[in-house]
Amino acid sequence: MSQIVTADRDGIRILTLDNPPVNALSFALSAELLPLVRAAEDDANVRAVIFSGANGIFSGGADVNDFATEPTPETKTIRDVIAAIERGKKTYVAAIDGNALGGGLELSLACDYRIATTRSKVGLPEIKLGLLPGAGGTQRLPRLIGAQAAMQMMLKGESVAADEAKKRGVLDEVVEGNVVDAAFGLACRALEKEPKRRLSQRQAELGIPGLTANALPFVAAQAHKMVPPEDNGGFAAHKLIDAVEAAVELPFGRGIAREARLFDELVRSAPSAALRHVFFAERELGKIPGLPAAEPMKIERAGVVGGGLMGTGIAITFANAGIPVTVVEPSDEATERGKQMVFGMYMNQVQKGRMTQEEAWKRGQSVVYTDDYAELADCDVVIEAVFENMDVKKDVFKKLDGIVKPSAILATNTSTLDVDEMAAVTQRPEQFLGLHFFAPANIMQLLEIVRGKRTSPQTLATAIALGKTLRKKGVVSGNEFGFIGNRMLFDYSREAMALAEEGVPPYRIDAVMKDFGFAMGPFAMFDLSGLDVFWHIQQAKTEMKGRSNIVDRMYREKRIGQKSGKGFYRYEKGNREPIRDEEAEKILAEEAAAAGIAPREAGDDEIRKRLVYALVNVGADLLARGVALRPGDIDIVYVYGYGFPPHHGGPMWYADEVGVKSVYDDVLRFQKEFGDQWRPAPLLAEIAQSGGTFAAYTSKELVHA
Ligand code: T1G
Repeated sequence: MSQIVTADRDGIRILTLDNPPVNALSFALSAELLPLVRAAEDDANVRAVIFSGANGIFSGGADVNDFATEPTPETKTIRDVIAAIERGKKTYVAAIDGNALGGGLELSLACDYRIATTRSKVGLPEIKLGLLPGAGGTQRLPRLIGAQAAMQMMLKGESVAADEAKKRGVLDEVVEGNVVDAAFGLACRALEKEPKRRLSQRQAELGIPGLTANALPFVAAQAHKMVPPEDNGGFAAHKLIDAVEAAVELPFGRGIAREARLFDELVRSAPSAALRHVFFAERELGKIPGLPAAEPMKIERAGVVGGGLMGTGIAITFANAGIPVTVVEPSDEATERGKQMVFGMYMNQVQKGRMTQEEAWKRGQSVVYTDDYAELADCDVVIEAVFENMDVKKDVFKKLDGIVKPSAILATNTSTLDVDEMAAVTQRPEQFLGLHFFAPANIMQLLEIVRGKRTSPQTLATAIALGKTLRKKGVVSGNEFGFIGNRMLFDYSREAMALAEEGVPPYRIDAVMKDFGFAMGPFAMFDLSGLDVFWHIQQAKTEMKGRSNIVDRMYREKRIGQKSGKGFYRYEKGNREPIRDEEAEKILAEEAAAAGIAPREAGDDEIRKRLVYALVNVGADLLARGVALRPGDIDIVYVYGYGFPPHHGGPMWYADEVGVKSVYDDVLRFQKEFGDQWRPAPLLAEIAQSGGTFAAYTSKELVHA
């Protein structure tokens, strides 16, 4: 089926990309487009060419799927199409409506003119895939808007709204209405005045007032300092800076060659493969094998019970999605704090220029506080976010069940407790599930959607759609203790504590995990979430207790972390930066000795393996038992909820990257040395012994009551 629609109007040829859903510039589409460009070039009746896009988008860029295959000499890519335009004599206009991203914007940059509708966005987000713009973007954008501005735009991988893009000089015109008509007018005007404006003919300026191109080495050196190290998430960023440097110092043709070489290196790299995995894993989340088709319910009004930090964060998340929300909070003090948080959050957005005063006011007004449950009667969904205690939660649901309308969905924000036990106190277990947000709920993108034994397909489908509306990564989880994220975190924490008991200081363990790419190490994380949380969980689940009494001791000595100014680290007032605390290390040593644990040496490699492989092993177990549906789901939970380095793809992808057999061998070794808490998950053993990968693992069908 053809992916390009061709039309002629008064000697102007309109080539419309039509490869739904995002007009990806695949090898196949490029092979079709190239001869069409050549035909236009050879056709004397054609004065100019307009590119546009069908399906409400210009183009989402190159087809990311194509990067998994090695191109052959015969393969045509968008680069070949752009090279033909570059050599061409005709005038080219890009008529953009919707997104023009990656190769889509690069195709536009190869044109002489770019015009877009007000709803359009343009950007070069390749860095988010561990790549750089590989079809001329690193050479043409600096020539259009200056090297500094171009580099910033590409390093952020940002999508820029049309009006802002015009201000920056990326677009020539921004229009309302039919962009192809407007482009036709622009092409006619251009043919009279300035038919050719190829960016390749320009010199790339630095674009920093007062600095000439001589300052390039200094600017590039500064830029290299600002991005993460190559082996810790910065691989693509450093190559991107090199490519922009080439745009300023080299002639166009040599710059393009440099860009191609750097791109080819990145596309074959492990970090890019990992980031592309995360890209597709995110888009698989809502596809639930075995879920009977069900029309999601419309969510127009929401309710939250509990106006604390979590409840208020959840309320703001609904307000940000344009859904009015009522928060039930009996305490005046908590209500006041909640209102301050809402107000403060929106004022902050205004100060940062991210929203207008009016928009902030409207959103702030859409969060209403009350102490009267009856005000929730008309909500389509109500989320409970009260203290983590089963009896307290059950009381809330008994009350809600009698108040909210029959069609309403009830959800718990519990992070560990049994969803079915709560559902059972209501008359609507089919309309009951867990919606587990992560603190701060209005910032963290992860949402665990916990399906109960009796959660209906429609309730689940509604929750998945709601997750998208709230701009969350909604991961479906089975109802087991700790669901996916926290269940795995327990084994990760167990190993962190074990290493500390063996005498490895917390700051060293944290340093190893930060070097691996985690946003923060386990001990800084314990201090952030609060050891009181772990203490309460250990009280509820005694099997979660470690070999020693560390958590107990820390809790009794009010060393609960940032909240009390000291935990495994100490903190100065108003400063969240962890400071090494020898007193904490002394407590660790005392409790380890009391538990009869002998100190021993552990290398960085062992530290990393014990923590990451603990995640892999329990992850494999959750997959085998259908608590998690796909390895990719687990990876999204850890990348978006627990700071796992995206350039390693998540724990399950990382196991494939390292080799499942090698992970399995190390797990067996740890079992021998440290005990049966390291018994290999049967699925890990199976995949290792079959020489397979988690990526090839077929997800289980969703079992429904
Ligand atoms: N390649 C292949 N598939 C893509 C795709 C792409 N570039 N973009 C989207 N899809 C699929 C996606 O997997 C999903 O599939 C469906 O389209 C809808 O996507 C040479 C190297 C465009 C803003 O990084 O950011 O150009 O799940 O759910 O929310 O320099 O998709 O339905 O089967 O995200 O409306 C650079 C990536 C590529 C942009 C639309 N481009 N895409 O968002 O829909 S590299 C990007 C997006 C490149 C050149 C280089 C978003 C979107 P399925 P969706 P959406």
